Amino acid sequence: MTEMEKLRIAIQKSGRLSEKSMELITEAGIKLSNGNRKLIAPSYNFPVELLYLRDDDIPQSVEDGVADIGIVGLNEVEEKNKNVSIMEGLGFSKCRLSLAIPKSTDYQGLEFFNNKIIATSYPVILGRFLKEKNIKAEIHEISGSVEIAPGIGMADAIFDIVSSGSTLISNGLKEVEVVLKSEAVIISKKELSEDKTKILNELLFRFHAVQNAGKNKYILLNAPNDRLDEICGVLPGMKSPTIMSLAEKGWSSVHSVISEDDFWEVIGKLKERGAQGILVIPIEKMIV
Ligand code: PRT
Ligand code: ZN
Repeated sequence: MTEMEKLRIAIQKSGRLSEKSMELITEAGIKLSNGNRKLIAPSYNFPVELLYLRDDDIPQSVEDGVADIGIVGLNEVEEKNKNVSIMEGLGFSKCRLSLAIPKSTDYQGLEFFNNKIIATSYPVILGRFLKEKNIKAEIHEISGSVEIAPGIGMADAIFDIVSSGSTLISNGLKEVEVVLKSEAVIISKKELSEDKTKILNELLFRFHAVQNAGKNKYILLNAPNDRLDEICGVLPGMKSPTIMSLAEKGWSSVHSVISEDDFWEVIGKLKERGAQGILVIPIEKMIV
């Protein structure tokens, strides 16, 4: 018998993306065998393993198939320009890539940048943008502290990540053009095996459920009467589940409240015990 393949997920080892990436994975019910950040951490309850990398290396690793999917900033994906599919945005680590100039400099429009020197760590995205807009500027690639370049006479402008804008302000700069809006995205290898596609679909299904979830959910399901006790046994509820007879003989409708923390576990147990037509509904107010 062949063991099911594992989907390998590359996430940032440590930095601005790592905490939220881990949170998403944990909330999707994925438990890791060794929490202590080895290079690769397999899960013992879902067919995935995590590969911890620097964010710069994630697009390449997914193109090569070293990882099957990755969670990384769109800015990094666009800059590295690898042959990967962008699946969807995850709504965290939002920022933008912008052009900024000294705050006292007059700015009338993009022509300003003709014959200017722009410092950046994102030469690919900037080069593409300038070409598209037909602006001829000189790009100076530097790897860190881009924001100090104008102040020390190294450049006339910068092209860098902006979030709150306070880094620009404290360096006497102003944002004049937003070139790319970024957030953490899921990227995937172009060709995934059938098994891995299935796992990815289940994973995406869970991520969506996480993103939509509140702390507690209202749950309704249909249960065969002869398994009602077993089914009610896995539903904690606020007091106890509500049970109503269905028109169809031998079946009941069960209503209860379950918490986010054991959501996946409970759903699995309910399915195992013959529950059908499971509906999960958000709760707007809960008065206890
Ligand atoms: O070590 P590794 O290579 O893995 O990490 P890294 O240092 O290259 O990246 P990291 O962890 O700093 O950022 C990872 C990703 O987070 C980026 O690629 C972006 O997609 C996203 N992100 C979101 C940000 C910011 N917000 C952000 N504010 N990345 C960087 N910044 C920096 C920016 O470079 C600038 O210096 O913060 C400063 C601007 O912030 P404000 O709030 O002052 O405007
Ligand atoms: Zn990096």
